[in-house]
Amino acid sequence: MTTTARVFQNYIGGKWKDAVSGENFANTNPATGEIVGYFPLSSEADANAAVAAARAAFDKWRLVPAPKRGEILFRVGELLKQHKEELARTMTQEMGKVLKETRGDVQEGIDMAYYMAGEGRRLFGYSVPVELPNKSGVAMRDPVGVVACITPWNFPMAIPTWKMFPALVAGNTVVFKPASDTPLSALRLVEIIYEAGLPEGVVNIVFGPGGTVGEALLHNPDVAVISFTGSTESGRHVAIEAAKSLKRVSLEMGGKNAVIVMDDADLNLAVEGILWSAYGTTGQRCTACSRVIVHSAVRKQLVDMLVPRIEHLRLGNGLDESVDVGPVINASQLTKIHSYTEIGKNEGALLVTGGQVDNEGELAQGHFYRPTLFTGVNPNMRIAQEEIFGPVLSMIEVSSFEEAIAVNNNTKFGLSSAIYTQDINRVQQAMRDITTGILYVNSGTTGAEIQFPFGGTRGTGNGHREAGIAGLDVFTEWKVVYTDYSGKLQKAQIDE
Ligand code: UN1
Repeated sequence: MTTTARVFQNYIGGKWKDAVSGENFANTNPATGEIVGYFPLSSEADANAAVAAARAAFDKWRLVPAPKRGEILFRVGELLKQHKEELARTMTQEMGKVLKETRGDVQEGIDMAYYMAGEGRRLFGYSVPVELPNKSGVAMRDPVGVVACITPWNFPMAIPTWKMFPALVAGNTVVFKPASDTPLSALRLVEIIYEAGLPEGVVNIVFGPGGTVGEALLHNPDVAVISFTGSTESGRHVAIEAAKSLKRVSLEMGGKNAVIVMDDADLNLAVEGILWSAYGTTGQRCTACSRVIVHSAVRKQLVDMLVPRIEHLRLGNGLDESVDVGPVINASQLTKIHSYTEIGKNEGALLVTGGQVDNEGELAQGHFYRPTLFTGVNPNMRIAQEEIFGPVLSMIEVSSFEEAIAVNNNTKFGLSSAIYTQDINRVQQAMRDITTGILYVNSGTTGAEIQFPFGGTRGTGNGHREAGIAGLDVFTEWKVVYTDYSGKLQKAQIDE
């Protein structure tokens, strides 16, 4: 353990600031237990100061022409590209996923920067014909005001960019509250945004717990929008509290994503897709595959192919390029994941591999869990219904395509699904009948691209989508302007 780790500060209104309380919290590396840095343990006063700074900056920022706002984001993209390796390493150190994945995380931020930079020259509204002569109508997008971005630790770079970049290009200002497990990546992102030329006060970052900082943002009347990604439990709380002051809320929450493997599937391809989407990011993606729904005709073959591959996955520090699976984020997640192994066993599922904490040798100081597979899972068991957010996969056997679709749709979440089949008719039926926000055909459940809407149905979200053009919706207010140049009073719906 190092005691020389740096102490970092909040950035509010263009100034570095300690928490009003003067207290800090430690951020640790989940692979090694080393302290990455100390960050302000902020409270309501810090959150409110950040909102005040964002509110003050809004009056000018909304008047900066959108193409200019976009140009700043373009430079952010250039800088992220330049710092990609450093940022990826920082992320791996503070949240554990392997380097090729943290590089992908930065890449997703780069993609979003360029995409939203382009939106600076679009932000399309529309004009349509009006009923009366010598009159016009145009619908345009206005910014909403101060946006609070509350983000998780599993995509420390990508997810904040999904929220902040569309908010910024549309002319809003931001208070950013990152997860306490990944403050350094968040801080580096903010530094880069300012290096690109963002005016002071337009983005403010406040570190600290959701229970104090998040809560203050929920209750501050000057916050117009809350964009939240995290657990369904916390998201529900955000929605209830924000409703009291009629804030806009965009929620991105849990998943219980399934890969369907039909009897005609290319099993080699399916094995690759399952391994990557179930155990990549140590299963800690909201899009992670946590259920395999397999046709009984290929179940045995799939298990025989999958198990040796799972057992071959190498656990370790994500900075080591030969490691496949990094640690889980912290001790409490490790405990939660292991409790689901016990739950699965008690429910009568068959533990085929994994199901154990791994603290041998080099893994001793970290939070590692063996990639786990249960078979003989009944679709209503808790391990088939609840989000575990770890490397635990439940295999459910079905005897028909229809049953596969029904099992796929029968959870309280609705983020992503995948189907492996060679049959074009089944693909079309799956496109029609699967009720998740994302469907992959002959690919795993992860890998969404930023130019499309990202999000899900049921308990995964509240109807909003991030990314793509849809990602602008929650950050813009439609304004319609009617101009009557007839020189007389004309009455819509009344005049003939
Ligand atoms: C998340 O898990 O919270 O599609 C986001 C994917 C990534 C984003 C995941 N592009 O898995």
